[in-house]
Amino acid sequence: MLASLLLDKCETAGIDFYAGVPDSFLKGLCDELYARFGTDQARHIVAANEGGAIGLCAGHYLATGKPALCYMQNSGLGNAVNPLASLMDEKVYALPCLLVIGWRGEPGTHDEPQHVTQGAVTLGQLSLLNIPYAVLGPDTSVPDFCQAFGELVSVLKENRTAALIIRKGALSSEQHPLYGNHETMSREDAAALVLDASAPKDVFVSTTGKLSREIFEIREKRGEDHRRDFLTVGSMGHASMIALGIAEAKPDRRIWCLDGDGAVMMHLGTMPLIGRRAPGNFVHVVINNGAHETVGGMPVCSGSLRIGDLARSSGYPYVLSADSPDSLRTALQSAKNLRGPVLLEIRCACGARKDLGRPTTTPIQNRNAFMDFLSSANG
Ligand SMILES: Cc1ncc(C[n+]2csc(CCOP(=O)(O)OP(=O)(O)O)c2C)c(N)n1
Repeated sequence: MLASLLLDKCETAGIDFYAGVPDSFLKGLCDELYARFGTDQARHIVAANEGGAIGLCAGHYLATGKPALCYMQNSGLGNAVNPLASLMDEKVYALPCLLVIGWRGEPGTHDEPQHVTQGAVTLGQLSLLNIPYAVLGPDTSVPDFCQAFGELVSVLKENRTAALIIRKGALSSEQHPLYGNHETMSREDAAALVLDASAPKDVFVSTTGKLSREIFEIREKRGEDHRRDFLTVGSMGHASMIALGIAEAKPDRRIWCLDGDGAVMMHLGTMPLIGRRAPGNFVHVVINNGAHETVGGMPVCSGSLRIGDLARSSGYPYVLSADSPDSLRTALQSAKNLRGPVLLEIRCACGARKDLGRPTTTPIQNRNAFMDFLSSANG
């Protein structure tokens, strides 16, 4: 079904404010929203995380009396549960909101390991939260959708939250906006240079999304094993805390966290904590492409913000930046010789190889090899 129909129905029902975090199953909706309203405008805001998106929708309702639409991947339900249960719920402020949730890991479909459990519990989570829902699939007819949408709107009128669950391929768009920036270096080339700069004992913790997939494939192409890389396939925004936990416990190793700007924004409190703990063995590399590139390219909430400025005020003693292979080689040469924490911001283009694959090892194999490497004396 076309996302434009969903938005047209929303507008007719008086829903005219949209906030969320993008998802690949919701690419049609995101493209349509971007084409109609841009981002960070009065009508549409890309939030830092899904809980924040719920907050925006709550504020909109308080100010206008109109429910808003909040979109997210089901992975983001975890971030949203607290405001859903303690803010929107009818036993608290009873604030209505229409959730539109991409259903990764739907039981009976094939999906990546990080989506399997979340996919299995998604409908149950909504039931436990007392949130009525309807499911939109690729075969749902327009009349069936209109009927289900009408029922969800009646729920909103009772000052309750309702959800529309989006199966794979259910929403498409005729809009294909071009997301991008003016940078030229690819994320994959940048990642390869970072791996090159490391010492044999160093380890890497990489963030959710295509960056980890690229690191896996760079190692494969080079005939290297994967034991130095912890690929954080899920848990968006938490790679730097995983890396900090390792850095605290293994002060004799250099830990490189390879992060994304969307992931950093999702849990920004991590940066002052890293600055305060000040692990000397920590290099925080943030790929700043200004976008949620992995899930379609919608801009991140921070716009053109320089992550280096945040790092400086968070207490990182060293802040480096690069936007080309040459400037990156120079920055990496410095990063290797500094006592951290070091923040290295790499400004990259949007986009990825069309034939980018996914890790062929399981997360448990990744964990075991990584732990063996970390516990070996000279590994
Ligand atoms: C909590 C949560 N919300 C949303 C997603 C969906 N998601 C996966 S990757 C990604 C974008 C990551 O953006 P960024 O960190 O900037 O990396 P990029 O893809 O641009 O390299 C999103 C939103 C998720 N996995 N988890």
